[in-house]
Amino acid sequence: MASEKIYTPFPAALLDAVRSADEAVVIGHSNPDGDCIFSQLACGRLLGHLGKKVTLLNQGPFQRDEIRAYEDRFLSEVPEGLALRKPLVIVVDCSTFDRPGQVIRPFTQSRIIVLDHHSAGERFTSENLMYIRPQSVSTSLIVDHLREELGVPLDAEMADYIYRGFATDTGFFHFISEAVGAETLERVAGLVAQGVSPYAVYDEMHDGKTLSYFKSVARLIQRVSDRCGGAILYTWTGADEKIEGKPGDDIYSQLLQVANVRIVLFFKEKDGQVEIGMRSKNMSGIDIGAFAATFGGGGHRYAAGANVEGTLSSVMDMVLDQAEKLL
Ligand SMILES: [Mn+2]
Repeated sequence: MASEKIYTPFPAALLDAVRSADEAVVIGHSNPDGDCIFSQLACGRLLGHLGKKVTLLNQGPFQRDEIRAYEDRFLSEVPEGLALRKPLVIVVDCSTFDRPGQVIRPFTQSRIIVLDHHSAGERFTSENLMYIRPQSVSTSLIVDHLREELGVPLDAEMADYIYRGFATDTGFFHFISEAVGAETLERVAGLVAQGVSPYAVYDEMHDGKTLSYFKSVARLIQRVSDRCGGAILYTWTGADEKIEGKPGDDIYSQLLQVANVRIVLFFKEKDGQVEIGMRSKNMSGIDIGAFAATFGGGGHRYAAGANVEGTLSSVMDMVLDQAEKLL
């Protein structure tokens, strides 16, 4: 399918801001995922190649298996005196100013660049320092595009980070539409040419889970309920329930394979709030990111989330009633 180019040129002001900075800070969102952390690492390495002094900031927590080994490369608090030097700030994979948490707050005097691919959010820096491409399957591929436009050669380490960000946000090639596929995979081919091994990365990122983790996933699948004849499937965890690891991705990938399902919802009660993970089937035509935004959340067309105040049962009733209206 013919489509517009995804990786159009950056605003000249954005490239100038990067070139002219001596010192830079790269910030990602709290409770980071693979794309966030690997975009930060790739961006940090890119800036290092350009001779900049770089600090990577992420307040964590580093809960996901695929990112835990990289935690010591990041600071969770802003070091004394850093913000006073007014470094260039590059915010990756964040659709709102508050996504990074407290680590962004001291930088009110800095120029802020935003590299992101979320479809809904707020525009929290000036237009010419912003590069937001919802058609980009990962933020890490936007970092690769920035690398290219700044004339920095790809090295094996950067290629590895960019690939990992791409792989996690596409569920390992799972969520790539024909509309963006050709340009996306051409870029990925460049990463593999640098020595990235797709199957080795896949195994490394998936192996090593415990049997008790899968037993807890099974428990959550056991309690799945449905609405609208199975078009909506949902499960939940209570506030006092001990859940091993982050079962969301495994639950979504299983439940999205059920015949006729269009929406999967995962409700997690915590601290008087309910966190809701939301997925819609690629072919469903349902923009779950826009749905999440109606509850103050955000995300992508097929993967999103929101936090809603209230008890588990009241939030579930309310959100499920609204979700039925999407069908
Ligand atoms: Mn992302």
